[in-house]
Amino acid sequence: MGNRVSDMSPTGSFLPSFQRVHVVVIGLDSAGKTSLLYRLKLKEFVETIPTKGFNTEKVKVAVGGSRTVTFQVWDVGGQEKLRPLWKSYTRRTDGLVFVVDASETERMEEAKVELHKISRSSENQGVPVLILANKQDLDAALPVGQVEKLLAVHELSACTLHHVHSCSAVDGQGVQQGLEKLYDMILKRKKLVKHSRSRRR
Ligand SMILES: Nc1nc2c(ncn2[C@@H]2O[C@H](COP(=O)(O)OP(=O)(O)OP(=O)(O)O)[C@@H](O)[C@H]2O)c(=O)[nH]1
Ligand SMILES: [Mg+2]
Repeated sequence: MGNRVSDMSPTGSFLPSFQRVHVVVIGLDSAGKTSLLYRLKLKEFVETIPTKGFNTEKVKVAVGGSRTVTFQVWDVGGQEKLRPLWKSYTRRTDGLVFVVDASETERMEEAKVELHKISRSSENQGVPVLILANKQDLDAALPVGQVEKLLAVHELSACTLHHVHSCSAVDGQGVQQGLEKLYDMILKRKKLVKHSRSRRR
């Protein structure tokens, strides 16, 4: 699991609240990004085809009790030839969701390279990252600790809030909880940015 959100109060009253956040879902082709988007939107598992461009949906997510936040979710194609486009979607985003197929051990190295590349790009410095270890309904799926290790999550920059969560688009386990964690991190970052701006004045 991630190591940087445990010290925060999830949606504690001392934090500013945001009713709407912008997040971008990236990851290798076939990781399950589009399936997760429609699991969130429609609350069911739908058949997908490889994404050539992007899909975007507004999704309402319950965070911390009765509060609901609208996530504008952008799901971008993960085929190798499409990855150079990720940057144009992630510019000025509030949060990144990086999806991996936890049952595909042999592609973890490729996923690791892409994760570190996008999170280190200058526009994404410090943008919180939720890593979803998807396809946990499959017997071959690696547990979250192993995915975290193979992706070298500890090597993400010290200023990048991150969290690794296991999930499945098939049965929906872990998806909502993962987004709640992402929302916590987004709030925490906004608070830190505001604090550092006010100190500079
Ligand atoms: N068993 C299982 N299969 C899944 C899960 N999520 C997605 N899949 C399957 O994985 C395949 C790829 O899913 P997509 O959602 O299209 O993957 P994607 O990441 O959007 O792929 P690109 O659009 O090519 O980048 C499809 O056959 C899905 O049905 C899951 O949680 N469990
Ligand atoms: Mg897709």
